[in-house]
Amino acid sequence: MTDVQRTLLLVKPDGVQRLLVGRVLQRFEDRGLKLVGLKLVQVDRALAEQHYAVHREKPFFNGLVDFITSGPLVAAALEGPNAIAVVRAMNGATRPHEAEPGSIRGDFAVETAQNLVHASDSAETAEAELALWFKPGELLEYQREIDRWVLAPAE
Ligand code: FUP
Repeated sequence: MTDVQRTLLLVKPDGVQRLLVGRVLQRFEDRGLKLVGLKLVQVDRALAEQHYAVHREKPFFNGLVDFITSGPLVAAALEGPNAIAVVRAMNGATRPHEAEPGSIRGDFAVETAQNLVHASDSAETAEAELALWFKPGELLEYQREIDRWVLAPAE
């Protein structure tokens, strides 16, 4: 059975500054994923530190928080079959020199510290991150006309 999931995608401040927001979101729309939440956010340190709490003890933590709070970013909630793995694969490896050409990082990034995008890495993380970045009413449910050509019929 198809596992329809929701996941958090961030186009980080480097993506906004490099005018890549439209091209990045286009890739996910082209793939068939559904946008169920979308906003431009100037992140404060409290939210940034919560988002990256797992990295709190790492040497790069402060730089990471500085970077993600350095300008507006785009937060998107994407829905689709196996969306968590699909979006991670499309983003590519964390370190851009290891990212496959054809992935977002493999096509547009060369530095780990400025690797353009973030995506949730598990069902638990996706649930927690979506709750952190979106208020309940900000995530929508709707049908698209194309869904019958993209998604398996409901069983
Ligand atoms: P990812 O899930 O691909 O975003 O990667 P991680 O959660 O492991 O890392 C989060 C962010 O920390 C990366 F996007 C960039 C930064 N980072 C570094 O700056 N140096 C590192 O060695 C690892 C991660």
